[in-house]
Amino acid sequence: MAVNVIMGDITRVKADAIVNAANTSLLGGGGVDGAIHRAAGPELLAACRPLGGCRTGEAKITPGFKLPARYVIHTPGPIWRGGDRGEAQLLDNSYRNSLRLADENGCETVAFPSISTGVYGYPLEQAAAVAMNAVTCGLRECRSVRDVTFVCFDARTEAAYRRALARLGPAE
Ligand code: AR6
Repeated sequence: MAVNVIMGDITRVKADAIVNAANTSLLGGGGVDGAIHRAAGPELLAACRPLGGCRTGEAKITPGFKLPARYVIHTPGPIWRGGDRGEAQLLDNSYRNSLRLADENGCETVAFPSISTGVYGYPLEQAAAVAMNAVTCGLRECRSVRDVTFVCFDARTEAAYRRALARLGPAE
């Protein structure tokens, strides 16, 4: 069981599943969502359409099409509204439900972007702490997932996730 932090582009990661920081329509957008749809090709949008959207904190799965990843797990994280609107719980749900769905589909390796810390404005340090806690707890419940990687797009994000990982201590 391992949790890793790297800097990179998640569309190039060859994990069994990559997670998409989507919106509730599941019909694409900017940021990592736009990059994933571009790299996967138009079949991804065609696969998302019949899913009928997704509630914040929940997760849905599609094939990865042209991506090196076998599956894409789509989860809308919360939009930051100051912190007292259940954002932390919703972000925790996004990570745990995505991990559970990967596990149910027999995935061994899963890659996450930094959900909600772009357009959705979730403060980075707080998001990294929620993400790391959700994934390390969620991994204990998994039967097939053994390896989770946080793929950070910039150095500031990578540093925040490394600090969050270090705070868990050597036991993790
Ligand atoms: N690989 C890894 N991380 C990336 C990539 C990439 N290729 N591209 C961007 N990021 P955001 P959100 C990072 O805004 O805040 C979309 O329009 C980015 O630098 O993509 O959850 C959706 O449709 C940041 O650290 O997602 C929704 O409407 C992180 O991914 C909305 O944005 C998340 O930034 C979701 O907003």
